[in-house]
This record gives sequence, C-alpha cells and structure tokens, in this order.
Amino acid sequence: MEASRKWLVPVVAIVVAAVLIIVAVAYLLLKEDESEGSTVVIDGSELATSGLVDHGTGTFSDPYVINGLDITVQDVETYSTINGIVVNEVSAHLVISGTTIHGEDPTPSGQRKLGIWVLDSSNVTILDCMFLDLSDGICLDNSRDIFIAYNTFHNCSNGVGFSDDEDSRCSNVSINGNNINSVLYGVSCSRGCSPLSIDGNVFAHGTHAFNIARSEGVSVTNNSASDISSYVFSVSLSDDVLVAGNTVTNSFLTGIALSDVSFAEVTDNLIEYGNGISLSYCDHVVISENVVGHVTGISVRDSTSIEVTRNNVSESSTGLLVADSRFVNITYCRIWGCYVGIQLLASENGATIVLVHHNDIASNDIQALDNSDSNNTWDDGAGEGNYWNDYEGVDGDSDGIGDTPLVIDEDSADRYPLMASPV
Ligand SMILES: [Ca+2]
Ligand SMILES: [Ca+2]
Repeated sequence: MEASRKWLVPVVAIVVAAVLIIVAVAYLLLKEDESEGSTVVIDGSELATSGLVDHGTGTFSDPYVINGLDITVQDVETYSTINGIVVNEVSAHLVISGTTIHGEDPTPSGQRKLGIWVLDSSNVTILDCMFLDLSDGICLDNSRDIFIAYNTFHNCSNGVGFSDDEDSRCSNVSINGNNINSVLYGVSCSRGCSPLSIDGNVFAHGTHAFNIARSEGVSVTNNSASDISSYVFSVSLSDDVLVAGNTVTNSFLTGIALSDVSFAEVTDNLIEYGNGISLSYCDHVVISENVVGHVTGISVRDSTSIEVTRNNVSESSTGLLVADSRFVNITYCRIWGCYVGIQLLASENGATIVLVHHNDIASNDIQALDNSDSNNTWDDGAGEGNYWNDYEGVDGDSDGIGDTPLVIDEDSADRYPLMASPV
C-alpha cells in the first residue's frame, strides 16, 4: 500500500502539469483570436470588468485609469495592422497614463503597427505615455473629445495620426505639451477634425511637424519646431484657423503654409530661415506681428482679402511677395536687408490690387518691384506712404512727407514718402 502511493505521486504531478499546459495554450490561442492583432483590447462594454482598470468609476471627475503598462507590439504576420492597445467604443471617461508601447525599427514591410488605436470612442485622455518605433503612436478613428498630453513620440511615421477612412470624422481633439521627435509627421490629419487644438508641443528632427486638412476651428499655438526637413506647419482646405506664438528654427523649407484656407490669423510667430509664411488660394487672412527671414519672408499667391501688418522681415531673397492676389493691404511692416524688399507680381490674367503704406523699407538691394501697371497703390490714399531709407527728396514744408514722389518704375510710385519710420 505504502509502495503504490509513492508510485502515484509523480504520475499525478505529470497529469496536473499536462492539464495546466493545455489550459495555458488554449487561453493564449483564445486571447489571440479575440484581440485580432491587438495586445490589449479595451472594449467599452467590458471596460469596468476587464481587470485593466487601476482605479476610477468612469465619470468626468473620477475617470477609469489604466496606468503603467509596458507593451511590445508583436509581429502577427496574418494581420497587416497590429495595435498595442485598441480602445473600442468607449464613452466612459478613461485615462491611459504612464504606459510605454514599443514597435520595431524598422517596422516589417506590409505591417502597420499602431501604439493606441482609438476607434468610435469619446472622453479618452492619453497622458504621459511613450511611443517608440511605431507606424502611428496614436491613431484616432471616428472619435471625439480626445485629450493627448505630455507624451513622448520617437521614431514613428505619425506621432498622432487620424484615420484615412473616408467615413472617419473626429471632433474636439487637443494635442498639448507633447515631445515629438524623429517622425515623418508629428500630427497628420487628412480627413478632418473640428475643432482641433495643437498647443505647446515640441517637434524636433522630423520631416513635417504637422499637416492638417479639411478641418474647421484649428488652433495651433505656442509650439516649437526645430530641424524639420520639409514643410513645418501645413494647413489646407480648412476654415477658421489660428496659428499663433509658434517658433521654427533650423528648418529650411516653409515654416507656415496655408493653402485653400478661409478666415485665418497668423500672428506672433518667429521663423528663422526658410520660406517663412506662405499663403496660396486663401481668403480673409490676417498675417501680423511675425518675425521671419532668410529665404522668402512672406508670400501671398492667388489669394483675396489679406492683411499683412506689423511683421518684421529681414535678410531674405524676397522679403514680401504678393502674386496674383486681390485686396491685399501691407502696413506697418519692417522689411530690411533683403535682395528684393517688396515684390508685387501679376501674371497675364492675374489682377493684383495691393495697398502698401506705413511700412519701413530699408537697405534692400532692390527696395520694390511692381509689374502690375497702376493697379497697386503705394500710399494710404489719404496722403501718407512709406518710409524708404534711400529716399533722396526733401521735406521743405516740414509736414513729414517728402515733397517729391519716390519712383519705383515708370508707372508705380510712392506719392507721399514718409521722412521718418512709422514703425
Ligand atoms: Ca509698375
Ligand atoms: Ca513735405
């Protein structure tokens, strides 16, 4: 009896071990099947009981918090898109924080690795996370009320991407205070997000800081970008756009490019080098209080109703270029040390109706060019023009206005050159 019991112990152990292995394998297979290529699935209907929530009740004041995950997005060859985390149909208030998601460098061809895919969800905050070596750090798909703050993105195609799906629309997204480096696009939104706020982010060593299209209510404020190799801030096909308080350094193409944008304000930006600010096919835009220089300072093409005021443009090939545009006012700008100061250009069928007055135009190799017959006016229509530091006339009656016009060419002149700078 004693001997047969001893003999049973290893047999029972082997059977138990075998059962455990079978259960574990079945669990893993089942889990992989459920996740459809995602490492962690956060489904709205099962969020509270998922075991992922650290604390919280899912309300605005006490959101569900998922904290401190460390995820490597695994290769699953049968799937073309693989997610670290998918947030699906979540509407309860949710915070994902302190989580690191790694991809692979380079991403294997034919695969798309997303750090967090937010799908058909709202009230999601992604805070203080790290996204490394991914296709998209975060991909937003048909979601709203999303707050993305204080995260780090490194070596991704898109830091924050938005789905390209034709039916995907996002709204009320804020991207604030993130550190985004070595990415193709810091933020990429081609299908539209209204409104969208991008504030206080640091972009470095990328191809583009962001590219936003088809959006209404875009606010781009207080960001800094350095060592960006192509267009830095680009907004197109959008309405109601504010670009303010941004800094671009050591980037050699266009700093701020607006194309097909209506009702915009570009103000108080500092752009060293490159084509500072470029507008094409825009209307109702104010460009004010910017400091730009070194290739083309500010260019306005094929646009209508544009105010260019109180900008400081220096040491550019062309300081300020206005081409084929109508109803443009250039006032109170300082344009100095450029090859061409102000150039007004009209192609064969393009009317250029520009008012230029109260500017300080100084020490440019060619102070002004105007090929548009007499469609433009180099004064305010009320007896005051611009200050030109090379004006050689005199002010005999001491009214502050030169007594002879400053001649630009045979059909263009400043009739009332100012004797002192108005800015
Ligand atoms: Ca002319
Ligand atoms: Ca006078």
